[in-house]
Amino acid sequence: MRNEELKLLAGHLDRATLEAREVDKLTANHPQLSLSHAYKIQDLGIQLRQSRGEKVVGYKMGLTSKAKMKQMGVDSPIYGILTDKMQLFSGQKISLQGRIHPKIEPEIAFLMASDLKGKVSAEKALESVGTACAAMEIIDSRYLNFNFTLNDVVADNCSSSAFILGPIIKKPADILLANLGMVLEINGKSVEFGSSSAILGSPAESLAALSAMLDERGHYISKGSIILAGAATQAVSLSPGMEVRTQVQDLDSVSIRIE
Ligand code: OOG
Ligand code: MG
Repeated sequence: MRNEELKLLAGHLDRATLEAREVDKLTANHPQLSLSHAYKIQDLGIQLRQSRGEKVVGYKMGLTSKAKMKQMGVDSPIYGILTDKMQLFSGQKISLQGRIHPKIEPEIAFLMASDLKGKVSAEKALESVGTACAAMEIIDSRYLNFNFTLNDVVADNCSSSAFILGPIIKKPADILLANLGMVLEINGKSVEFGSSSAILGSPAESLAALSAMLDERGHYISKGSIILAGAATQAVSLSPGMEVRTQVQDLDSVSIRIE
């Protein structure tokens, strides 16, 4: 597909995001859209956000757990880009206005102490991490009924909408990252249970996989980036009045209230 066409599709998804409007998945009308076209559309969409003053602050991994792959009907990990405008804060009251059909999922996040480049082992990837924290991600596919193929969801910046980092952070060396219990609570009731081992074996493996995927496209993770390692459980639909909390063993909790 030509660059002009990819630009038009990025603009189409960007308007759908701004107007909180569902659209048909791109592959319905463009079956030839490849994974590499999809990552180009993702980049072009981020450029539109940057032209409105948003700053890139990191990356998110997606579809890193079997539960998520099954829920979404796709079968390989993907990444999206995080901007400063997507960040919300723990304890905050948030409105669902401006979102289409938002869902929330429990995550673990990393804050990078140094650049991370290329194909490296999980152990090596962890050496670039400063701290880890419990996190949540709000996803909000721009596609009708959250229905998409792998290439569609990549073009849509992997359904990114918002993220929230927990207040307590730890050095990864101080915890056993690969086996932390994760619970998503709604109004004080546990609704989803998982383990950080569901995230590609460990969130550190997810970080290494991100670095390798970025390397294939000539990119890398820079110092100071925020990385969401991917959800360990299915995502849960949000509605007004919900108090949502994620607890990650050894990492404290993160919560928000929906207006
Ligand atoms: C795609 C985004 C997946 C995760 O953590 O697996 C994701 C989706 O489920 O719509 O963020
Ligand atoms: Mg996620």
